[in-house]
Amino acid sequence: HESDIGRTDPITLTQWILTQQQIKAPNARGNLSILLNAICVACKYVESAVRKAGLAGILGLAGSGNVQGEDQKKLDVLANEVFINVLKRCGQCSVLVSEEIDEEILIEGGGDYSVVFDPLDGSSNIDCGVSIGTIYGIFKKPADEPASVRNVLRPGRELVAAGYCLYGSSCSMVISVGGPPTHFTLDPSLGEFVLLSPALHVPNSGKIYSINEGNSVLWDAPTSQFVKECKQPAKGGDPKSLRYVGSMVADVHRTLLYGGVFMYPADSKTNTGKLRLLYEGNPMAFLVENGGGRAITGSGPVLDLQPGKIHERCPIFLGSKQDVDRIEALYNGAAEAV
Ligand code: P6P
Repeated sequence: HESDIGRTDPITLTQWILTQQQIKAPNARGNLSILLNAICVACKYVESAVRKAGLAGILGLAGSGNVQGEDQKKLDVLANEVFINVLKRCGQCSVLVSEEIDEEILIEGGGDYSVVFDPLDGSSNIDCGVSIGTIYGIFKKPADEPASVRNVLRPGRELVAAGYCLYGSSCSMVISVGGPPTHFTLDPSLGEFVLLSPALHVPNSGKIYSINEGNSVLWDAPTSQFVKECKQPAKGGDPKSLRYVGSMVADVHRTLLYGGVFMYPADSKTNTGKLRLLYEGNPMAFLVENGGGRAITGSGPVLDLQPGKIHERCPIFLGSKQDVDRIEALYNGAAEAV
């Protein structure tokens, strides 16, 4: 409905959440809607802080370290506290897991949902203005189960919703409640996320590969072979382009929209890869698979992994089905290296 005054059919994230509830669960009490709106508020608040970071003097290190042993940036600390406070106050959560906190947070008398999140992923990029993001996943606690870490140590296949917020050249929210990911962009003049694409579909193949080539000496044979084929296609086609931001939300968002493949493989240094299963691998795999793409570890789908610990890592190859199928074939040894 484009017209000379621009779009005339705005749909906000808040409206979309309520509409989805009406469509998918007309008799629901609306608790998931309340939770999703809380996450929306937290993301808008973090976006505002990120946008002002330079002016507000909250760049730089917070002088504290986190469970990952990484230097915490002030925005990291702020984002983590915002999400914890907003999620506690919305009254819908019983378990929270944050990348920034060693143990799970159990909320007495909490609601039916558990949220796993990375409040500000890619934080090493904050001071140089490169895109960063928030990643989250939501499980529904089985009615007969008490609130415990078991509510989140479940395969990603059991997520009821997942999404990310990209604090980049524009602020994008991409979310799935089980169907194809929906893409919203923040309109700062409205202070609302406005719907851009109702159903993202990952292109079946892509012209981009995304991996940290600095680790190439550590890669195993299947990863090395796949990257070689990206540069020198067997059938003499055009080589793929390398795009690597080093911020997972930015690299995955580009992959969702343009296609191609994002990879953080296991290697001889870290045999589980670097990325975290609960709040990086699973939410992104949920989004990509619901968008018609694939997400594997090299030995099976990411979403089928049974987590043992809340901060465990997993190798991940995600994106266009055709590209990920090729990687899987190389790992299965079914495909001869050409
Ligand atoms: P490397 C950022 O620190 C992060 O957790 C992800 O956002 C990103 O994909 C990855 O690490 C980058 O890791 O080793 O390539 O710098």
